[in-house]
Formats: sequence, structure tokens, C-alpha cells
Amino acid sequence: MTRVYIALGSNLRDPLDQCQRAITALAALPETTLINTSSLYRTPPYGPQDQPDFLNAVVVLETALSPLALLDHTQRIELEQGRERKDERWGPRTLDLDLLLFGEQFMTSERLVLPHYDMHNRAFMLVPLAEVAGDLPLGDKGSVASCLASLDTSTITLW
Ligand code: ATP
Ligand code: 5RX
Ligand code: CA
Ligand code: CA
Ligand code: CA
Repeated sequence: MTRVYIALGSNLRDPLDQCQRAITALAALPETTLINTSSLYRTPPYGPQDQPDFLNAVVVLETALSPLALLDHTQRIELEQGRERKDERWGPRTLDLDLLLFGEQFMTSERLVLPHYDMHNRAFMLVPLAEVAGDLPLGDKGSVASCLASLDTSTITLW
């Protein structure tokens, strides 16, 4: 079994309901156990800012699935919850499930980059991650706590 950290994001169509349904769907995956869920946070949009605030959280799973099999499931859950592909990059979405860390695994393929390529720059990922994981190492990026120390967390509140 491998410990996996997944970031949830939603800023459309009742984010709280989207998030709760996503957690239920993740807990129901085969060969997978839900270990923990962070608090649910309200975060201002990064990147394009003409969109609603996000609900962000992190869930911890233990899984016997492979990384790509887990990605198949998370992408299916996104689509089942009405995720639409728009021309605009980084637009608003009903549900976004990003694999942050998959055990100690590093990989770079067309479909999957592990660890997540930009998590060390994103307080909306690291604040909930620190809550459920403590101070994990992030390879050459330092650790969760050292990355957080150089990010602005003042606009992140509880949902
Ligand atoms: P960002 O990845 O910068 O947060 P995004 O979440 O809006 O942006 P998406 O449009 O949801 O990006 O995903 C684009 C592609 O990223 C997906 O089709 C997926 O195959 C790929 N991908 C690569 N690495 C990962 C990962 N660690 N977790 C989830 N998807 C990933
Ligand atoms: C684009 C993230 C540029 C950071 C993205 C979320 C930057 C977001 C999210 C919040 C995006 C990807 N903002 N922006 N939460 N996803 N708060 O989940 S788009 Cl610099
Ligand atoms: Ca299960
Ligand atoms: Ca994302
Ligand atoms: Ca994504």
C-alpha cells in the first residue's frame, strides 16, 4: 500500500457539496482506504483572478492502485461531477483532483507528473497538506514547512 496525498479544488456549483461528494467517491475506490481529510479552506483564486474563491482541501489515501490507475479514477470522478474542458487555461471548475505525492514516487509522463510540478509555490495546496502530513520533505524544494514559510498564507481562511 502506498500513501497518497490528493489536492481538491472547487469554485463552481456548490463547492462544499462537490468536495463532500469527491471525498465519498475517493473513499469508495477499490484497493484504497481513506486515511484522513484536512480542514476545508476558502482561498482566493491564483492565476486568472476573475473567478470565484476556491474551496481547497487535501485528502490522504492508502492505495494498492498504480499511479496511472489512480489518475484514471480521479479523472473519472472529475467528469462525473461535471468537469468541463474549456479553452481558457485555469478557468473555474466544479472539481479538480491533483495528485500531489504518491509515496516516494517520481515520474514525468504526458499524463502524470509526480510530485505535482508546482505545489511548492501554492499555499492553497501546502496549508491543507501541512495539516494532514506535518513537515514532509519535497525533494530539492525543501520541505512543506520551509516552502510555506516563504508564501503568503494570510488570505486563506476556513470554509
Ligand atoms: P495545474 O496542474 O497547474 O494545477 P489544472 O489542475 O487546471 O492546472 P488540468 O486541466 O486539471 O490542470 O489537468 C491537465 C492535465 O494534467 C491532466 O489531463 C493530467 O493528465 C495532467 N497531470 C499531470 N500531472 C498531474 C498530477 N500530478 N495530478 C493530476 N493531473 C496531472
Ligand atoms: C494557475 C494555480 C496559476 C496557481 C493555477 C486553484 C497559479 C487556483 C485552486 C486557488 C487554480 C492553476 N486558486 N487557481 N485554488 N487552481 N485558490 O485550486 S488554476 Cl499561480
Ligand atoms: Ca475503500
Ligand atoms: Ca490544479
Ligand atoms: Ca488538475
